[in-house]
Amino acid sequence: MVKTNLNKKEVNKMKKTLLLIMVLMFVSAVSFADQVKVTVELQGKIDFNPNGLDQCITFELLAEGHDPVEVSVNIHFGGIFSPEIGVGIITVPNRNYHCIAARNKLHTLRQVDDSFYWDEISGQYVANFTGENQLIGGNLNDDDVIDLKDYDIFQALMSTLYDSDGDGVVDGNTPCGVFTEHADITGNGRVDLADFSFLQINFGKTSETGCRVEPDRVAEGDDGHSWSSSPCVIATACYETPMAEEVKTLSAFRDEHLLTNGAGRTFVKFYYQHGPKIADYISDKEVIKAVVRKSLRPLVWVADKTTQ
Ligand SMILES: [Ca+2]
Ligand SMILES: [Ca+2]
Ligand SMILES: [Ca+2]
Repeated sequence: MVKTNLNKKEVNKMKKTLLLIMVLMFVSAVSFADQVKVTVELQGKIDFNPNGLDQCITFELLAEGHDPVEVSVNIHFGGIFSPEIGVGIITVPNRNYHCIAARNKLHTLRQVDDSFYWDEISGQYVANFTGENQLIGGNLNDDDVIDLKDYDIFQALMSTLYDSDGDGVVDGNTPCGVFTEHADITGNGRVDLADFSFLQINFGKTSETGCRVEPDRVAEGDDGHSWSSSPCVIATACYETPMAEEVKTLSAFRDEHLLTNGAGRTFVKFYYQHGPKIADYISDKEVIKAVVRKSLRPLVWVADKTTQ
């Protein structure tokens, strides 16, 4: 009898402990972390692979009063009907986010989804990078433009066969942790003219630059972010006009006047060949972006005068 009572006590104790653990897990899940359901479309993933394709996608989220949160996760792309679309769940600190950006550091430009939302029913944020918000392929060096630097990388890697897991079978997987340049944009493991076509089609296209902390705002803060050490002169010069407006103006100009004719396309090529050269000498990524923005200003001025 005594033994049985002890066992009952032990069982009750274990039950209470388990309950406590579950309550703690529930509380921490609800209070300290959020989940974001992300749906990502890779532009024109034309090579269907029966095993699908794994790629590391990097997300940045912004909440008022906080530094951006950056999370990289492996997303699986596959399926017979939509091999270009992948779905994943990312876990982020519990905050009131107002925008999210996504990119594949090895292959695409950066896109912003500022209409993403908190879904009461599923209890998670929902972000959508499909359709017009798909990730544009051809950016091989994780900067903000598809230009001759990407051509150079492509040329150097032309005819390369990749085998990410060393099993002897060529594959286009680029899981998180792969940092070497990788020019297989179509995801079949081979660098060929199909990959080159992305650079051709998207030449001159730029990243969406929203959902980043404004440099001036961070410079005023005390969180030691790299921008706080940047000369305010540069930041002021670069952000005299809100970048979002510049991007809108440039996009309008590009669509209306440049990409509609051969001379315009030649101009775009020339501009991107000579504009950002100075950025080569500066290693800090944020500074490079600032310089590129600055070098875009003459074009912005012309664009502003000629678009509606
Ligand atoms: Ca690039
Ligand atoms: Ca393989
Ligand atoms: Ca390929």
